[in-house]
Amino acid sequence: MILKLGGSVITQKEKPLTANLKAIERLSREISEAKVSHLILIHGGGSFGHPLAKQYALKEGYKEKSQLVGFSKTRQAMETLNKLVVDALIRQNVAAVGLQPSAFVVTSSGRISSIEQQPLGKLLEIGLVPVLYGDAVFDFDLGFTILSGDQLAAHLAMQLGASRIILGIDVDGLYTSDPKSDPSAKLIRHVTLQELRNMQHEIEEAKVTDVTRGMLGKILELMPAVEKGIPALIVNAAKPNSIYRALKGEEVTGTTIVKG
Ligand code: IP8
Repeated sequence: MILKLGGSVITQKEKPLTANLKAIERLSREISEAKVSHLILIHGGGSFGHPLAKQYALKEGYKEKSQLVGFSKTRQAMETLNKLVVDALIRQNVAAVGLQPSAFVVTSSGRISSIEQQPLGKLLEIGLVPVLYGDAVFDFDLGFTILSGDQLAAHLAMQLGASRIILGIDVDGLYTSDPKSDPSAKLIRHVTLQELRNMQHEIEEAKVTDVTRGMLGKILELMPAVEKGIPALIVNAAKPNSIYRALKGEEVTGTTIVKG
């Protein structure tokens, strides 16, 4: 199973380089209590990765020398956030091991094109819990770019034949419009790929500071994995017990995306 925790849940989005330690601790407890075997955890960048990636235009690739220190800062910020997550998991007795995606994934024009899978596979095989993240990575065409945790989640799900992808974000799931600004927005509980394609233009983009395109980006990234028959569940990780229930396969408020 693959669990992606959104940066908007584990960091304080409006405060650069500030983690939401309470949420990280609670989620670690939920993950520990769910006792899932063969779990890959991936977390987003939130206020650690996104402001820096945007400031140094990392997603667009290497254009000038002044970006290089921005690449370093972004990588380091993600290491810091990853350490906070892994430390919290270990406190809850989860055998978590942080893995740096830029050390084993290379992209071509922003899409994953080469991945060294053996350390990850070995880790899973012996029962450890790898903790990956959206990262500043090397790119064959662009020099470097930003790889979202969502793309990584979908790619690994397909490559490793995951049973399910769970996306924990800071709203209850996919809405007919942005619930933060539109009170008439309705939660979509269940959607097929075809229905999703029909409504694609209606899905509003979430936060503009997300260099990897917010909600629309998330859904588009998941589509290839769902196409391969791997269902995706979007739940509100900011609500206590949602992640626990989702991991256990129990009834939970959210959006399930299935092939058809
Ligand atoms: O939050 C992007 O990952 P995401 C990570 O999953 C960085 O989109 C470094 C901005």
